[in-house]
Amino acid sequence: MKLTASQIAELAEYLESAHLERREVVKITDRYPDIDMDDAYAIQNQVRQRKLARGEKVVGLKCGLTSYAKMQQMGVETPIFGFMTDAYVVPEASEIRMAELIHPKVEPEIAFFTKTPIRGPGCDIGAVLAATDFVMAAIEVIDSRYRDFKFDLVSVIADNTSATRFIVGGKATPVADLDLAKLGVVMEKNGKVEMVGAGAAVVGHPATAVAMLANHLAASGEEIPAGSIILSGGITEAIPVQAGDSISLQVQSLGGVTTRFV
Ligand code: 0L1
Ligand code: MG
Repeated sequence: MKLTASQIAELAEYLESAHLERREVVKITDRYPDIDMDDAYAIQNQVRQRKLARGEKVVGLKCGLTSYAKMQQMGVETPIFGFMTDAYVVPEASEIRMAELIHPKVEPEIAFFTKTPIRGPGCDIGAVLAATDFVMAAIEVIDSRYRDFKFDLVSVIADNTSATRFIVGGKATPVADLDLAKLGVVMEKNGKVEMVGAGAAVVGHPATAVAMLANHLAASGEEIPAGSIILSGGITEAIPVQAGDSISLQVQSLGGVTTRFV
């Protein structure tokens, strides 16, 4: 690690204030160019502690940068990981106020709901599917706190992988009879198809991303708790949204989920 405890605390305060005040800020590596991945996750962890101290509850975890093309572009071999609190939950078909956000984008995802803990190391697709109660269609709203949505790897990890809101909907579906890699998704904005894809766009299989999350947590002696919601990663590129936009996602076999920005 390259940062001191007080620098980590200072950067967590910097990023969490930007989140709370809906303000974009310069990326943290502009001031601290030598930050490494351990520093970045330590800053994210302090952001999480600040939210817990504010009374928020962690309801789930997320995988980001889950396409091989994105990972290559950012110079990593696994996805990156973040957390979600109850303040990020948006009920299906309800409205999201743009005034609460900076420059949001939406991504189509598959959400896993866990019934038993998932532990690494050595976690694989089978272990994830065995621990999954059901999956649902999900729209993730990402909203980087960095100016113009521009960042590098460590900056975006520290910024909790741009997490800000998510919506789940459709049918809570057990995984036994699903081939998640082959599920097709269609995302529309204002009734026009914007993105199409399949689950395999997420590191070959969405459950693989969840297994990678469990293996990542194992390195610090943690696990994915039972009763978690895991966003397994964007199946297509994220699309920007503005006030007045309606987003609708259909996931084959799982049904649909919608939201509207006002
Ligand atoms: O959920 C995601 O894949 C986002 C990860 C961070 C990168 C971004 O904000 O585009
Ligand atoms: Mg995402």
